[in-house]
Amino acid sequence: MSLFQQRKQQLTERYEALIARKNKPAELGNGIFDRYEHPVLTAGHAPLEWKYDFNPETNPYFMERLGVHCVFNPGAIFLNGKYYLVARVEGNDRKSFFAIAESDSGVDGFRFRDFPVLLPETSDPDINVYDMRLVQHEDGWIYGLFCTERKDPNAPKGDLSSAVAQCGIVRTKDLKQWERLADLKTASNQQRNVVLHPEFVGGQYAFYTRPQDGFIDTGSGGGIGWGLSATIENAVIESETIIDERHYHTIKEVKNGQGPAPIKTDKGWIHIAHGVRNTAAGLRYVLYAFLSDLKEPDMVTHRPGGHLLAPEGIERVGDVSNVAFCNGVIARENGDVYIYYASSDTRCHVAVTTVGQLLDYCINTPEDPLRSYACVEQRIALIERNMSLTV
Ligand code: M1P
Repeated sequence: MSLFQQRKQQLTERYEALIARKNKPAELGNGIFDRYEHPVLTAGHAPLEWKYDFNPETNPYFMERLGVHCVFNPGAIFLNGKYYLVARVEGNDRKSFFAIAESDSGVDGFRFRDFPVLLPETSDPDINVYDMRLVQHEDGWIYGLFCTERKDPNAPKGDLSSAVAQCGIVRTKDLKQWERLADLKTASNQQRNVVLHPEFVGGQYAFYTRPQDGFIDTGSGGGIGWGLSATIENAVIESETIIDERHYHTIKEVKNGQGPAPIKTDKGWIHIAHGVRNTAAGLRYVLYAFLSDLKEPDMVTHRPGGHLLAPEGIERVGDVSNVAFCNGVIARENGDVYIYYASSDTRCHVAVTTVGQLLDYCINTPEDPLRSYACVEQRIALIERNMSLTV
């Protein structure tokens, strides 16, 4: 057997074994959700055809030609009995693109379609696209809102890092044909983490935004914003209000952002978001949750303190370490909830819970009292209640 044949066969076997690998809940979770043992999507899930030249004449070593570095930050949707992830795939060339993987179980067996998504461009081509939030809107379309990045035309000469991030919008009915709409217009220099609310609010399209001054820094602003637009084809937000602010000495002191579109329940909208704080080891991203009013989704009613999910173990290590990020969730009609999150900008995981558990978490977890003394008082009150039960 030639080297080409040998490597192709071994790599194919390894790839098929990875796709076929069963996943199960990790032991004894925290009662809020169950993490699963294995990531659901990794760079290893990218089909070999995407990376290797399969012609022995032109590739005798069966060498990688177009490597895939990371697969992370997936949008998610349940459609026609299948779980779909629209993942952010990053090639070795650092460019991100979207690719769709589907599974019957939602926790394992995710397999990418034959081709990644060739996302239509506007007249101002995107340099990099990432982090799609999929929303089944009540207008009948499935929308994909994502970050489109282009070089900052005002960056000083020699600064080849600064970019302008804005919200790109596509829509589809079948996850196959994608129509590109105009980028969202707001007054902010930069927008990332923009999410479409699944229902009209006052007859308008409603957006969660994340205005910020610079490409990385939020500057004096930040927080999760909210704005309305009469149309989606040329969406414009004239006025943006902050509905979930950053706060000193919390898990969201540096920045925060809405995760996927919120989950509708009879007690309000459950939001999963990310919060960022600074440390000597760099930025640390965790997930947190909050609940907003059913009729007025921009009115936050419950703010459980602290993080919902923080990167643990191997999740803490990757291309951008110490990051948990979520822009995809699937809430099934039976109340099961699949939280798809990525770790360290490298791989995708799932944590499974229910609407009932998330509501209990949002409503009954105390708020962050913002001072060590008050936190100890809060904990002592819990201990005292528990001790009074056991005597
Ligand atoms: O690297 C961590 C995350 O950084 C950005 O998120 P934010 O805009 O909140 O800082 C995004 O680029 C995200 O994709 C990435 O996971």
